[in-house]
Formats: sequence, structure tokens, C-alpha cells
Amino acid sequence: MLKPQLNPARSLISLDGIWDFKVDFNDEGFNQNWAGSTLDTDLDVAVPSSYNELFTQREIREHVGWVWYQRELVVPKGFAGQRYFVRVAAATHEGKLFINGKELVSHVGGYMPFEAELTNVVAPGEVALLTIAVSNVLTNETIPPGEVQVLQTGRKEQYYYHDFFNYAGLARSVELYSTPMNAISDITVVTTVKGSTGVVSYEVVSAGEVSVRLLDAKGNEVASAQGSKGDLEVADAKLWGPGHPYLYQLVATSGEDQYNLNVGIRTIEVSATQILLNGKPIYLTGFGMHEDHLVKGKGHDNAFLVNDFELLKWVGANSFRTSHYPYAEEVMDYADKHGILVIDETAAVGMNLALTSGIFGTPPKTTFSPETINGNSQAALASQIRELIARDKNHPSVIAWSITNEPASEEEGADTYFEPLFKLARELDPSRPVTYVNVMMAPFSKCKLAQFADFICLNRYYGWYVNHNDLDSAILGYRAELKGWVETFGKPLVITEYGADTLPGAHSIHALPWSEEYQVNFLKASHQVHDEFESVAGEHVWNFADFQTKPGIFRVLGNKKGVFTRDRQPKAAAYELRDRWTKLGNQKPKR
Ligand code: GCB
Repeated sequence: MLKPQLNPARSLISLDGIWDFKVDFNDEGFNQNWAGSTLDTDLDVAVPSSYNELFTQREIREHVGWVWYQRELVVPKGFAGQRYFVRVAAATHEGKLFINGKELVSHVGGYMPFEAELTNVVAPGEVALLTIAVSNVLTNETIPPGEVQVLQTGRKEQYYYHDFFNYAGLARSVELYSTPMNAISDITVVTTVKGSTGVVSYEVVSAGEVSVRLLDAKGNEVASAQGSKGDLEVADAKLWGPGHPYLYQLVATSGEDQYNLNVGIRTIEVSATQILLNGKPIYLTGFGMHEDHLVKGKGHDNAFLVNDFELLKWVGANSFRTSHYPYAEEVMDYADKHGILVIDETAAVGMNLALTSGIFGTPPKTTFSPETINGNSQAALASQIRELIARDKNHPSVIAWSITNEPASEEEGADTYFEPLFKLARELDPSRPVTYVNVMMAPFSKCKLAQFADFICLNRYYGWYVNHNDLDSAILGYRAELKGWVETFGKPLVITEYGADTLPGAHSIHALPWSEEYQVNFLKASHQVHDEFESVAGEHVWNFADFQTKPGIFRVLGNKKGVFTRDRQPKAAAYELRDRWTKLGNQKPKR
């Protein structure tokens, strides 16, 4: 799905701003046709933003079920003779869009765009009532999974198995856009390099004749072609990568329509021990991140985006993982522009019911079964993989697809559930590695998924969840385990999580856990082990910044493993990382 854009052939109007808002506490919005007339409410909501932190009422923050967003929309007279659409960049986790009370589209999956065509619904020059109902409910068949429990008090509570707050609402932009009647509906670009020549293989989907031009960063044409499919050759191509994020622009035209797409020429491959960018090993430095901020929750914000990337650069990071769901399209565009590599992850997080259900003497649940994570869940994840690859396939920054974070990959049924999904991702995009993120409870001797991955991502907490307050033992355990992975699979390993909760401002002469000193020492010990293994192809600290979670006895108003605080101030660990990473120059330290 192409992101809407403003160009000489297309118009784009933002519908972001203040919308009317009503919480459907009694689940009556559909029966009472709330979308049919002006919402009876005095609440306002900001779009984009998660709604949870905006209001003082706790029952809104913790509401389980539908909420309703509404505003007026005007189709400009100038749209006559064109096609036009409302596009919602994300409705977490399910959205239904109505115009004047009529449902036009429904979409499940909280981090992917969907749209409704208005061409024959609202005439140019007319005003219409736009309503979007959004549900935050997670079940055993949604991605991510969850379970709604009704407490003794009668209150509904959303239970889920992942460690970040279930922020919901319209957290990304809503737009009205137009295209000519015969529009370009899709473009796919794959790049390869032959000697000093860059090859841009393109395919444009459109009913009409297609022509394409490739422009360099100054706007000079470097190649052109006719036809919906072909190769564009660029002599002495400037390759894309961290530190040199050179972008060409593909201008596709078809009939009246035009679409401009940024293209970074680069290759990505995997050897037995390394990740190769443009044929050369690259050592990934960076973080698992979250879309998470004060007040806005997961709401996208360009000021925060710019600042987060400034901090990434300051600390010497060249990459991040979109833990644990696809991020806003603006983030992906910005990563292209700034040469930051991205492991692009689906929202399949928390697929490990034993991990969270068996803690206090209750019997652990089986993760993969008809009653728990089942075939319908698998179909839901398959459609999310299709949507993710359709949305993000043209970003040079995306170096791999991560199918899932920390599933119970040692359990019966994990391979049957995930093998077809690895296959699907490879079929949809043969140009990128496919990976998944392994959990500590599924070591190399037990994990059923590592065989399917091009490189293996490991989340490891030696020195925190194990060997707590004992970094010497942590080093021994970590080293022994990594050795096992290298010997068993012979694939590159990316450490996608390692980290220690740290209260900013807490200090300890004995460097005890939770102090800034312990976080620094924890990182140093981990790095010592990473540097011993040629196969460790990258290190992503958990987490870039502190973030909100559901309340829990392991959490102090959220997860405090951030290297930056939630308001983006550095803990001591940030300076430690900056010192190490800025010296590495994207290469693994010499052994
Ligand atoms: C993990 C999860 C991540 C958690 C983290 C932690 O393994 O992937 O979502 O937040 O551990 O801090 O416990």
C-alpha cells in the first residue's frame, strides 16, 4: 500500500487535530448508532495520540472495549473527477470507519494502515460526518494475544502477555487524499550492485502505460525506462548505508498519475557469521525501542522522532529493532533518510503463555493449542506479515523481517505454527533475511525455530534475570550459551536484548542492581562476551528509553531498562555506550 503523498498529480489533506471522543463503557455504540449523528460527549481527543493518558479518569485509561472518534470532513470541490480516500495509518487494535453512519471499512491489527474510498460516497463540495470506532481488545486469536477477564467486581480487565502498556486509539495520522481516476496502486523496488553499477529493479502496478525516471539527490536524471517492469542501471552508484544515506528518487508516471519513491541502492546478505551490507560485514549497534512517550503514549510525534534519532546518532547507534510491532511510516522514512538500519518486527509478541501464566503456582498454559494460540491466530499473523511487507518493502533501512518476539519456541506446535510464516515472508520478499527473536527459556538445544532463520536474534539477561548482582557468573553463563548457539547452528547471532533496570539518579558505591553503576558494569560485562565471538553480528541494548508497562511487582511505574529516561535524558550507561560505539565505526571490535 503506497503512503499518500502530495505531488502535482495527487492531493493530501491532514485530518489530524482535535476530534470528538466518547468511551463506550456499556458497549452500546453500535446498537445506538453513535456513528449516525454527532456524538453526545464533551470529551475531546488529540489525533494522533493514544487516548489512555490524556484524561484524569482512571476508567478511561483502563477501559476495555470500544471508543468512538468523530469529526467533520469536507471533500474539496477540486476533487471532482478524481478518486479519493480516507486513510487511517493505525487504529489499535481494531478500527471501523463510518461516513454519515454507514460503515465503509473494518480492519483488525493495530499497527497497519487501512483506507476507505469516498469517491462515490461523498460528493465534491459536500460535508460528511467521519466516525472511527476503535477497540483495544486482545484475545487468544489476535496479534498480539491477550485475554479479557471479568473480575469479581464485574470490572473487565485486559490481560496480556507482553511487557508494555496496551496503549490504544488513533496513534497515527488520518488523511484524506486524492489520486487521478487511473492511479498507480503499487510500486516495488529491489536493488542490486554489479561492480560500481547499481541496478534498481522496479515494478509499477497501474492500468495505464508506465514510465519511470531515476533522479539523483540533486534532481538530475540518472536513468529512465518505459514499461511497468524493468531494470534501471546507475553507473558509479552511490550506495546507501549508515553514515552515507544517499537517496535517489524514482518518479513513476502513468497517465495522469505520478508517484515519487525514495530509493537507496544497497544489498543485504548473511554469511555464516556476519551480516553483510553492500558486501561488507557490518556490526549492528543500537537498541530495541518502543513508540512510547509521556502523555501521547504511542502517538506519533515528529518532534520526538527527530529527537530520538538525534540521540541515536549521539550515542553511536547504527540500527534498531521495531520491538514489538511495526512503527509509524514516518519513522521508516526517517531511518532511510538518516542511514539507520532497521529490523522490522511484527506485533507477534507475548506468544508464550507458560512464561506469564505459571508464576504463582497456577499450572502453566500450553501456548499453541486450539483453545490458546491457534490456526486463526496464525492466519491473523499471516495477514499482518503480508500487510507489513506491502507497507515497508521499499525502505532501504529495513534489513530484515522479524516474525515474532520471544515465542515459546521450545514448545510443541511452535514449528508447525511458525514455519509457514517464515516461508510466507521469504516468498513475499526474497531480497531480505528473515529472523525471529529467541527467548532465554528456549536455548539452542530446545528451540524449534532457529532452523528457519537466516540469522538468530537472542534476548539475554545474564546479570539481571539470571545471575542477578553477579556479573562474574553472568559472563561464564553467557559465554557458554553463545558457544552452544554458534556450534549448533553456525549462523550469525544478533543480541537483540540485554539490559538492566536502572533508576535514574540511584547510585551505589558497591554498584548494586538498579543503580546507574550497575547498568554500566552490566553493559561492560556483556560487551566483553560479545567481543569474544565472531558470530555475534550486533548488539541492541534493551531499551533505548524507559517505557510504560502495565503495573506489576517487577515494574516501578514502568520498565526502567532505558539507557535514556522516558523524557530522554541520559543515564550513565548512555556515556558508556557512546564511548564504545562511536569508536567502532560500524565494525566489530578486533579480537
Ligand atoms: C524481554 C521482552 C521485553 C521486555 C524485557 C524486560 O525479553 O522481549 O518486551 O520488556 O524482556 O525488560 O523484561
